[in-house]
Amino acid sequence: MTGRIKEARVIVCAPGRNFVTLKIVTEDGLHGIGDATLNGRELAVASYLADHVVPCLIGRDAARIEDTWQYLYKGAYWRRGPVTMSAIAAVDVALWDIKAKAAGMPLYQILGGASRERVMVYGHATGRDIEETADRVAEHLDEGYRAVRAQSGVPGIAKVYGVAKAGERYEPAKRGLPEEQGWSTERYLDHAPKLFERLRERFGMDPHLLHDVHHRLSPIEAARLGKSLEPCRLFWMEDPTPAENQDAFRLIRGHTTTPIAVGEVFNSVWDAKTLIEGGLIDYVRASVTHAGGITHLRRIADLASLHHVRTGCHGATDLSPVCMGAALHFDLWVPNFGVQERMPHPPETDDVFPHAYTFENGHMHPGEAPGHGVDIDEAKAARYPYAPAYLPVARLEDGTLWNW
Ligand code: CS2
Ligand code: MG
Repeated sequence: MTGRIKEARVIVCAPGRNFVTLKIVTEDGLHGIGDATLNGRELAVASYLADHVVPCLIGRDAARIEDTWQYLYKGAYWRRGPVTMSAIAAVDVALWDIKAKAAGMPLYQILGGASRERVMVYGHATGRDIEETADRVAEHLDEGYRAVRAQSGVPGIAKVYGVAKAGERYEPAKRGLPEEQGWSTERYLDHAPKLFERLRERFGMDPHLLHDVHHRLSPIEAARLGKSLEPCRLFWMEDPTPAENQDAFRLIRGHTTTPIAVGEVFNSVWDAKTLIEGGLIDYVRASVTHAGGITHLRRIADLASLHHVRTGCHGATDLSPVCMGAALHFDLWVPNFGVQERMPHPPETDDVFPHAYTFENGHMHPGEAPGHGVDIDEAKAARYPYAPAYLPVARLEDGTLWNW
């Protein structure tokens, strides 16, 4: 038994970066937490939760996860959208945490048990040029990774997405107002194939190599890139073009066999319906936090499984350890698993969010603690107050605002 919801509160903290966490406490003394972090728009979700969702939760039966999900989704009248769906996700994940704790089981057991022994994760190798990126790939392979995402600076573009400054970890959101970055599709398209040719030359065909295009290309440009990368056999080419127009992927698909991954900005199955049903993608990257929690992500994965599409959950540092923990339980269970992104959090984040999940030899495991295995140390969290931070924006060489 889990009891009725006695209390729910929103905790905003910034141990390394901003996070929004929902903590739900039941009359039976159990508690569960969920992640509601929406990078650069954190306080909008915090308000949605505190002002509009929390009052509706008090007194509800914590065991009725599905009914609560439907209540918050259909009951709001205004459906979907990243703010709404991140808020619903936080409630959903906190309630799954509570249910699994009440059962004394790790969450993956409640979902249906493990479909695999461990979860393959990919790490990020970024460098200012091709050789620096190759050196970072080598470090990842030495650490045991079987899958590595490679991004490199492009000659002629001052600051490129995905590339850290010398000696720094890559973290896209910066304190203060949005930073401006440059973009040139022509320069990038000439450069990207050289990176992967070099990586295959140095590391052979064995490691899985991934690449994130971050919505920068038109469909025909994406088709050209996919085609030029075919000999390098990528694991996936991510977000080649913006996906609001799902039909646009038909053109890319018609030209290249390079696998396509899309969906880190998706918040509902409707964002991916045409892509999945049309066989236009190979991996769906929706996350537990931004796509309505375990309850909704499971529906996306089930639709995907009918069309040979596998999961590849977003796992950048803006997804808190709470999301990572929940995602790893989901990944261990989901039959059509592909890969999980891993960007390790800095020590101060890990300190505020103690967790049961582990990393070893390029794979992760959610651990056997009851629930999703992640908690928040509220006293430590209070030491890191929220500070406004934004993702950058991109401009073409003539100053035109571009897709980020
Ligand atoms: C990225 C992220 O992880 C990824 O693939 O696209 O770096 C992304 O830019 C951030 O998570 C944005 O919130
Ligand atoms: Mg991405």
